[in-house]
Amino acid sequence: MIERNDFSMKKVGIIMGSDSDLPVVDKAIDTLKDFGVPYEVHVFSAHRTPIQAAEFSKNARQNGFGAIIAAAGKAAHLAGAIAANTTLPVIGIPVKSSTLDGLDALLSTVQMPAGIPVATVAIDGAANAALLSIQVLAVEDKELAKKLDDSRKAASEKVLEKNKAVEAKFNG
Ligand code: RP5
Repeated sequence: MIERNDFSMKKVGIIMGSDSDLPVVDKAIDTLKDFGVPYEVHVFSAHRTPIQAAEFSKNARQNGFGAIIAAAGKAAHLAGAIAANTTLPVIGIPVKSSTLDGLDALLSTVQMPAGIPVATVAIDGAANAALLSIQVLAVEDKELAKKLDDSRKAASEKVLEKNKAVEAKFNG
């Protein structure tokens, strides 16, 4: 385990297929901010700007990234196209942006052939995508791992308080 002083934290790359994905992606950005994890945000499309998407992915490791989040809707090939060009962990967010309620994006993102994995979160699951990327970086970062533990603990405490209120109301 590396102490924070010995090491400068890797960045998370957040790529979206269109700026229309931003309202979903915002939750990933907010989560990374909350944990103090450095990030970059780009709009690169697997279909409209495939050369830029590939260039980013090919150079991501040497440019200091430790994980990449890729958000796209409709025929959502973006996460797979990025994963094709890097061995960094790629986390796909299927975005609900179509008449099919995001099911098209979910299947396009999750159904990767063996050899090129994409870790797919729920439709519009941007907060979990960010948390998973933080967990990837925390494998080698004690301080970040502690922040994750603290955050889980705070979330549990909130639920326990809600439970108390519900129990008091219904169980007397
Ligand atoms: C995908 O197509 C994008 O990721 C977006 O979710 C969807 C629609 O894009 P726009 O037509 O709104 O630019 O490539």
